[in-house]
Amino acid sequence: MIPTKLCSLLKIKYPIIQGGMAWIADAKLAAAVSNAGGLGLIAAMNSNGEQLRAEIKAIKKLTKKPYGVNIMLMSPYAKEAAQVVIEEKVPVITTGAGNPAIYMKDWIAAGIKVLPVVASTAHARMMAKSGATAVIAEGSEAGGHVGELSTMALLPQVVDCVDIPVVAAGGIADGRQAAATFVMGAQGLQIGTRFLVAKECGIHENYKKRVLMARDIDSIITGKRLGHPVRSIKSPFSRKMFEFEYDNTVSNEELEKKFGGCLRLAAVDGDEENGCFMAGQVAAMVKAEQTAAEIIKDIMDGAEQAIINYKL
Ligand code: TUI
Repeated sequence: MIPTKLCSLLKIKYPIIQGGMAWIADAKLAAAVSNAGGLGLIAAMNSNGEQLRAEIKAIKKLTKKPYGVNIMLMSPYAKEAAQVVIEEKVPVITTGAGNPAIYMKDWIAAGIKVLPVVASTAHARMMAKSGATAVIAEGSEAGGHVGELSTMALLPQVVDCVDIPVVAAGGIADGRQAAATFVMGAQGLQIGTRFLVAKECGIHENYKKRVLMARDIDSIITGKRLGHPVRSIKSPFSRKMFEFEYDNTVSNEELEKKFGGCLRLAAVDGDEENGCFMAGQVAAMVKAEQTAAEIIKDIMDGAEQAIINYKL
C-alpha cells in the first residue's frame, strides 16, 4: 500500500485518478475505477448540460464511492457543465486545456474539490492561489491535448512551486513509472491510455486494437498550428493532418474543419480512415485488456515492487 495525502483528501483507497477522456470516459468506466478504489472521472467535453446531468445520475447509481467530472475548457459546453456539477453536488472536478479561473470561486463555495490540469509552473501557482485542492501536472507524453514540457521536466518544477499536492500525468502506464513520479514528489497519478483498454471502457474495438498494437514510435502530435496540439496514434488521419499542417495553401479554417469530430469517429465509430485515436507515448506498454481493478492493482503492486527492488 502506498497511501498518500491525495487518498485522504479525496477519500479514495489508491492514489490513481482516471483521465477524463472526451468521448470515452463515461459513467460505466468511471464507476468501475471508483469501485476499484481509484477516482473515476466522467468527461463533460462531449455532452451538453442535460446529457452530462444524465451521466452523473447514472454514476450515482453505479457507485457509492467518490467520483469526479472533467471539464474540458475549450468545449462549447464548458459553461453549462460548470453549473451542472454544482447542482448535482459532484464531489471532485478536474479541468483541462485552459484556465478555469472564472469558475473556481463558485466551485469552491459549493464545497467541490478542484484539481486543474496544469502544463506550466505559472499556471500551477495561480491555481494554488485560487484555492485548488491539488494540481495535475500533465507532461507532453500524454495523449490528447498536450502542453510543451515533458512529465520528467514539469513534475518536479510544479512540486517545488506549490504547497498543495501534485498529481503526475502523462507517460505513466506501469508501476516503475508510478514509483518514479512518487520519488519526484507526486502524491498521486492520473492514468489515461492504459484505461482505454479496460474491459469496462466502451470505445470501439478498432480503437482498443490500435492501442494494443502500437509501437513505441507510433505516436504523433498534430494541431500545433491551430493552437491545440493533440497526441494520437499514427493513422491515415494523423498523417493527412500532419501534411496539411505544413501546407500553406490550406487555411486554418479548413484545417479546423478537417479536425472536427475526429475523436468521436475513432471512439464511437472506430473509423480507421478518419478517426483520431488519441493516446499517450506509453500506448506500446499497454499489452492486454484488463478490468479497471486489475489495472489499478498491477500499477500499485508494481510501484511497491519497484521501490523495494531499488538498488544503486
Ligand atoms: O485536456 C486535456 N486533454 C485532452 S482534451 C481533448 S478533447 C479535444 N478534441 C479535439 C481537439 C482538441 C481537444 C483531448 N485531450 N488534457 C489536459 C491538459 N491541459 N493538457 C494540457 C493542458 C493545459 C494546457 C495549457 C492546461 C492549461 C494550459 O494553459 C493555461 C492557461 O493559462 O491558458
